[in-house]
Amino acid sequence: PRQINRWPSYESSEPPTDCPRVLITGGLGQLGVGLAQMLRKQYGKENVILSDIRRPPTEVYNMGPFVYADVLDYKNLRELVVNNRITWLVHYSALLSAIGEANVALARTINITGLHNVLDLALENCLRLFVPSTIGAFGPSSPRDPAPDLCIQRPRTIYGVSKVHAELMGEYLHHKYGLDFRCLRYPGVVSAHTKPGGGTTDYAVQIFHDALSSGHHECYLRSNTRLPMMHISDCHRATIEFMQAPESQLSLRTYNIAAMSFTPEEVAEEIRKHLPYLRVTYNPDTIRQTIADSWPVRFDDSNARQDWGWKPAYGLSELVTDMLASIREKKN
Ligand code: AKB
Repeated sequence: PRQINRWPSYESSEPPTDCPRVLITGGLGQLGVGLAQMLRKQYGKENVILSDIRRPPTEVYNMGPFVYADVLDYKNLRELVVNNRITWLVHYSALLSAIGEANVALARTINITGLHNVLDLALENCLRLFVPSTIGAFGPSSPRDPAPDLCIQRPRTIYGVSKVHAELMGEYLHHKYGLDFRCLRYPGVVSAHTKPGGGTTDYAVQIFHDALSSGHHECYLRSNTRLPMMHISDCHRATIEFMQAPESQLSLRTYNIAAMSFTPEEVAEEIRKHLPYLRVTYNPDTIRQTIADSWPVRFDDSNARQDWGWKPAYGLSELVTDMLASIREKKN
């Protein structure tokens, strides 16, 4: 680490106050804008800064503060944290599972070197740091139904390896230096207004768009491939509730969170209750099918439920109803 500061010994700073000042990296991916909006409702527009290396659409600029931040540029990150009095950092920059396999060197740089910068920055500035992990942090030798919080993790993707590395580094720095590291293992996240981009679970978003546009979805996974999934608003709420949980309630620093598990055929059947003409054909893609077959089919999230009260609001039927309504509303 570059420099380590620990509460309460770092005298020149004040301890974090009730109202956090939040910086979100990788803010233009599937999750950043929605999380920023939910946080801004609670903490005020100016207290949540979204960042990325790309230029956002005008509507994102109009929602609240947006800045350029490259997770590979430590000085740039430090300047942002210091100048904006940041107290919470949400680190969303990462290459997902399928795109990571096609760009291993880039995935290693962003997911591992970028993470090291963020860990150092969090230690140096006494930040509360959230890093998402994933069902992808498990592998073929992990228990799959359900996967508990603590078990064998031998993922076979660079994405999975980088996420196990993040879990272990964060926990190590928590135990050694008191870093307030918090990590949730997300299932596949299903969202109407933002695209996932490069994951193995992306079909679960695309199928809704195809159902409403052409009525035909060609699925790159087999019809019976079961994976854990979650509605995006549950994912945001879990993240915020976990970030707000007092440290004394956390028996772990990395928790599974679950909501539902389904197969392509099951989600298609549920969509057909609204759109009976939906046709799905299956054309499994070797890379993504192999990845999906190595992941848990269900998550055991009992520790999250017990320690900080996690409870999902959306099951499969609520998710399908909401997705179809939200996509239709956006089109009109
Ligand atoms: C992916 O499919 O790579 C992600 C994930 C489950 O982490 N959506």
